[in-house]
Amino acid sequence: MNTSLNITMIGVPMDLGQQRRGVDMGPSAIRYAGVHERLETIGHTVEDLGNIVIEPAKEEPNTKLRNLSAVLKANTELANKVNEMVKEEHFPLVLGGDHSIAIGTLAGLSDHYSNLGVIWYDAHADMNTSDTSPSGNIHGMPLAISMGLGHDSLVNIRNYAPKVKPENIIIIGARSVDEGEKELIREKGIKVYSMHEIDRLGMTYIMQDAINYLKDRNVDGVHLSLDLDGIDPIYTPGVGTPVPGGITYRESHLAMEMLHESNLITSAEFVEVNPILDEKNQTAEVAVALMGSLFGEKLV
Ligand code: 4U7
Ligand code: MN
Ligand code: MN
Ligand code: MN
Repeated sequence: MNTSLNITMIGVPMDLGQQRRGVDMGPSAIRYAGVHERLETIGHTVEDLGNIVIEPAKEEPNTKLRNLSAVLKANTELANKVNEMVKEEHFPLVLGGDHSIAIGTLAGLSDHYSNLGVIWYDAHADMNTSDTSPSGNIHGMPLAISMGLGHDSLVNIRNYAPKVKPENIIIIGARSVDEGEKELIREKGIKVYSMHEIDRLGMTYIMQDAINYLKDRNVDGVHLSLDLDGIDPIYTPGVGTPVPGGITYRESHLAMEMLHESNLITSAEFVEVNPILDEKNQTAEVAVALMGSLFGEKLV
């Protein structure tokens, strides 16, 4: 990452990709935790575009995908905004909102880059298709959709598909993966560092391996999609689908510090912050602290 970036933030107050209300307040919680000042203090230029407008949910009689039309509309708008940012060589920083918003972020990024890499920091694989999804919740589908698998309307945002190549995706922190997702991971040969590998090999090794893997793939940009449920819920309780046995606070900082040093990351999103389920905005504060490390804050 360059020493000084033009960071453009956008909030996506989306809670329609899942069933627990409150994650729409994630962008406000992250702003309240001081993101703007934190990044400016490092020396970056920060511009906040405010929030995308989410239209109210309506009946969706023809699909299993919950709130499909509102999710599609918001993601289309987000994709266009993110695409404008990268065209201007600004660093897009997307604040969520549930993880369905990664569909739009990736759609906006990937027609700018020709070989985009993706780091998916998450307890889940988010690789369900309309057929395999046990819940119908779109926040469990964004990686499949970005690979071109799932509902046509979502797959084809900005009229091209797929957005990412399976071999350019790295998942870090997985510990709750559905059967259909496991099959897809095997079939596509997706690189996954589950909690087992993190325990066994340590975060330093994992991040170095991940960085080398993406460099070998000759990526021309790397998007970090960080779901706060990747971290252990003792540190980030304010998430809709907490899973015990997660990545620690320090391991997460180390991961962000190593990504900063690698100079690879060209966009990021921090998602699934739900202040209603949180304790004193702790989860948003962790998100902002991790952004500090990702964007080059020094400990000493
Ligand atoms: B998140 C789930 F079934 N896999 O598809 C699903 F367990 O963005 C959970 O990572 C998805 O928080 C979690 O509904 C989505 C479920
Ligand atoms: Mn500018
Ligand atoms: Mn998750
Ligand atoms: Mn997720």
